[in-house]
Amino acid sequence: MQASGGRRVTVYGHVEAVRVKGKIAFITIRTFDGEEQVTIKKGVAPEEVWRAIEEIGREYLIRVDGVMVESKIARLGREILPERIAVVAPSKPTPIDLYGKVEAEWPTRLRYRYLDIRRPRVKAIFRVRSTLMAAAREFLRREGFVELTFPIIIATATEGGAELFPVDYFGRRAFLAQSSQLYKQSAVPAFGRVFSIAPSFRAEKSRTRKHLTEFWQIDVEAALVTKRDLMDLQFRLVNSVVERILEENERDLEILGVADLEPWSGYDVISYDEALETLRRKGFEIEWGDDFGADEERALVEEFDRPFFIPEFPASVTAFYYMVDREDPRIAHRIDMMGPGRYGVEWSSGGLREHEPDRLRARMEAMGLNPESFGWYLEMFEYGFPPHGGFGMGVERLLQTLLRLERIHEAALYPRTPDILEP
Ligand code: AMO
Repeated sequence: MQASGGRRVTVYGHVEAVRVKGKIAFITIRTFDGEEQVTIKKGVAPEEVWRAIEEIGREYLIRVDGVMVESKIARLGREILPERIAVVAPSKPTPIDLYGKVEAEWPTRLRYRYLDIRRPRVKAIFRVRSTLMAAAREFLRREGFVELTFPIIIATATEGGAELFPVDYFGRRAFLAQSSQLYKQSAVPAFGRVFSIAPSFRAEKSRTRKHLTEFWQIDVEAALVTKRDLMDLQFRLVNSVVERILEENERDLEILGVADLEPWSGYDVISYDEALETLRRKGFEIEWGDDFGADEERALVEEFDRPFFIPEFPASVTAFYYMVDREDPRIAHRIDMMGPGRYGVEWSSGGLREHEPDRLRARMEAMGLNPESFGWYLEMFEYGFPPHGGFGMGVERLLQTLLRLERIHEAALYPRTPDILEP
């Protein structure tokens, strides 16, 4: 009854399709990490197996006991000849097609996201995301960074006051962290090199291809670094993530149609002034001192085919914690790292920080912030605080470019936007 050379297996999977063709039937099942074909032949498989076929429908979870054999004609190059098929959990007809070529509309997919994430393409995205997180973590640890976790419930704004989600903290006003900025800096004198991979929350009503209200940042901070160090480190971080994805996710990249992903040969650096020139040449009316909006950013990244950095910005468009140039106070040492091409977006912001308390206080005042409200943060710089710098890299943004996703929302399992709070 068994084909020779087979291996006895027990496989669980969701039924994708059942096809009966006279004396032979095929069931395609989706397992947690792939797919299998179950081939049932009249006169070979027990009668109960034939009866089982009548019971099962799409998305039923079944258990198949049988023999796995090589097959020249099966698409997967193998098939399971079942001896027993049992229903583990039945399924209602699904409201969205999980295995067809045509995707449901995005709002419908989101409504049924718990089903949508069973789709092979969506699973591929999140298997790659899992590799990305692990690779980033391991790279940074190898580079001597200590992984820490910082508070999510915090008392002050770090990235601008208008974008905070308030939290009622036993009658006091608190907020969800916009970033780990102040805390990661605070850990630098103790550890020298630190990082955290954590969620960030921004109450921005931005409905764009690259904004979420909840996203994850790879937040890095180091003592005694130069801007070149920070650019090199980020470039190597991204490339080590890419290499790891190539090692571990070959099949996922194929499913996603991005099998040609490869590490970059290097990176480019363009000054803020050069970026302005490029944009003006492309017809944008942009003044020295402006930050780049979504349209400008898109126009800029399309000019590049490898990652690039803009290593300084007008001080007026940078947060208070960036170091202002000692010679030219119009300039701050903020560095943005940009992903290139059609799916390019800003991957990270970072730079050198102001570590001299008097200058920091003066900068806060000049920006209309009240230094008193920064209490411990301002105070800590009085105690032998090293010059330092770092960056925050958006996990979903990086994934968006690497996997060529039209919208960032696809890079979040359950995306949060101004319009989406469930599921
Ligand atoms: P910034 O606010 O630029 O800098 O954020 C850093 C990186 O986080 C990602 N990001 C986002 N991703 C999705 N949706 C959003 N709404 C969103 N906002 C930001 C981007 C961005 O480059 N503390 C600084 C970092 C630092 O200087 O170390 C900060 O938060 O990839």
